[in-house]
Amino acid sequence: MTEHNVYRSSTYAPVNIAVIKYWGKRDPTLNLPTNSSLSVTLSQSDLRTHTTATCSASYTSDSLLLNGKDQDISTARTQACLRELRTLRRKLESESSHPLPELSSLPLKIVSENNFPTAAGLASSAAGFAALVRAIADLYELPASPTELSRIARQGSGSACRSLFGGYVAWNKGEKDDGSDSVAYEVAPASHWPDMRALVLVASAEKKDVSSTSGMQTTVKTSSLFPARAEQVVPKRMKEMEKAIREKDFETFGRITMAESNSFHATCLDTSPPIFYMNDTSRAAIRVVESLNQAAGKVVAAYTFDAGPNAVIYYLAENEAEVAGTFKCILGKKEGWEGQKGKAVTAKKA
Ligand code: 2P0
Repeated sequence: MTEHNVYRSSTYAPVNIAVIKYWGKRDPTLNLPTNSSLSVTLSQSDLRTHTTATCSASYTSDSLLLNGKDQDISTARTQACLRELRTLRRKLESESSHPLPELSSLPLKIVSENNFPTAAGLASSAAGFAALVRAIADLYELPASPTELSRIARQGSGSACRSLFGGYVAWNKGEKDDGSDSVAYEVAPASHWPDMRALVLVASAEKKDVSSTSGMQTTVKTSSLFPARAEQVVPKRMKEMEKAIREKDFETFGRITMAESNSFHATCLDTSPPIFYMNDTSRAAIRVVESLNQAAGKVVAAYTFDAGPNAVIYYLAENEAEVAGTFKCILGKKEGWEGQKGKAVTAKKA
């Protein structure tokens, strides 16, 4: 029997939580968005995907295992990522001055583990595709920048392009039809605003009813609020949010974060048939944040909800006792929250 080499590389990719939301595609095949978006990458030690990519002539076909379960690797999105990465590796093999192993022609085995609920509105596809793309890029020893990898990861899942960077990350919607300028860039590293904290409240770890991919396309087709959001509201907020982050202005950061979450969920409700991602528990969290801010006379906490009922609350370290303390106290007594109750994550490390 012939002994075949097994080539291997492992990486982590963190979850990112948008404060300016991506919702709507102008090109569903390339995942080109109707508006730019901006997120905070959570600490890798908290919510993240770990992925190992191996390739070997001893494998019979490409395969993908997520949390121990076989996944369909034939989807157009996964295939787009694999095709792009193999093309870059092939180029490296053909242009190298010394012979390189022909990894581009070997079957791949990808093994991923999430340490948080998959598809429950906790950006699992973002961390998942970012980790998949980086693990294979590392395996192939590609000299690709995070920006270049973000262009590839975007084709797996739009929000994944933002998980290739730490800290505060924007995804420029781009103008070109081929998507070459629809990439992520760093607005500021996590170290720029080390006091930022995020508290993740898991209201439900169940898989969501309406996937982001189908939900956002129904919104684009049917919501009368959507055009104004994409063309006027978000472009203005992108500028204000970048400035707030540069100036470490939590009041503005928090105000826009909450307004954005509400605007996104309003367009979901304005979709036909309507999409409900938040539940009574989510709305209770909003009321707690509103009372905290009212009592403080300023914005000390800011909520945001993605395509699911789970809340992410941003606050500054100086308000830890007030914000995280209040939630921990309430969560200890209230029904409705489960999973990683009140797990505090910091946005300190990328
Ligand atoms: C975001 N979300 O900006 C927004 C906010 C959900 C609400 O990005 O179809 O899973 O794979 O490109 O990236 C969820 O959308 O959608 C998302 P696809 P994705 O984080």
